[in-house]
Amino acid sequence: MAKALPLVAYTDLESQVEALERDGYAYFPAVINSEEISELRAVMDRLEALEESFDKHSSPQNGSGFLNKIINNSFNRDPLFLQYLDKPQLIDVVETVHGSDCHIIGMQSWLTGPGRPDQSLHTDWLPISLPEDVATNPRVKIPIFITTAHYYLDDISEELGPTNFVTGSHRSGRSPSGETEWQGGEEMSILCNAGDVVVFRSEVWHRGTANTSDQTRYLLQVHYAMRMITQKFPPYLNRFQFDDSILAQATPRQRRLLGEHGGGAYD
Ligand SMILES: O=C(O)CCC(=O)C(=O)O
Ligand SMILES: [Fe+2]
Repeated sequence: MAKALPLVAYTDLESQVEALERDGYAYFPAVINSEEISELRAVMDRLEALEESFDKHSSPQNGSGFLNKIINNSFNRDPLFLQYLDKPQLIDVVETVHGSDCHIIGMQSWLTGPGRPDQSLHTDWLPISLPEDVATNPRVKIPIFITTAHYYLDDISEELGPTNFVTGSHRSGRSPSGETEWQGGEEMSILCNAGDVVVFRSEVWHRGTANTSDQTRYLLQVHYAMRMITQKFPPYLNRFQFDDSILAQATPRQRRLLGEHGGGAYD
């Protein structure tokens, strides 16, 4: 069993950016309160998977071993999600690392039930692969292309299946292939409280772990990126349509985060 990762909350922007650069992730305690958690969980329970959006919904009732419900484009399914585009506690660090013209590339509601197995340690995306001696040279600074904000909507125990991270492993210059530690640092578990958020860059080594409890884990994932990284809103070939009534409730900043940009290179 992995050890609990010491959770350090940096309150100033500079330290939050440094955490993403040094550790590969940054921790934000108590971003949302218990009422907001209940509201989100209720909407996530209600939303139905749309096949054309690549949503998933398997469960013991339909012959699968465990509940796995993923709702892509959650921002387009209920106006409640708009506020999770630009939470005041997180958006400054996101815009600092990805640029003031950054956007989301996805947003998923994710329910994982008892029996969910361990994932393998992975990177979500390795933008640039480098020999380790180059990647660890302090003069080499890889931009942060993609981050994900994990909103944990449960108190996370080892049994419920925490996300595990290998601190600093984005500086290895590679994705792990069977490795479980980097430079002597082992993978460690994020055992945080409901309402806490972890923002992590796509190339830090991490994994979701097995749900050995009798409870379902509720997670909201918001994926941010530099503007030049394409948005992933299936279905493709122009079949994804924004819900006009939801868009009408979005602020200018939220609209930009959804993809309303001025012209730029390649537009
Ligand atoms: O479930 C988690 O905590 C992490 C999931 C993950 O890293 C992934 O699906 O890429
Ligand atoms: Fe991942």
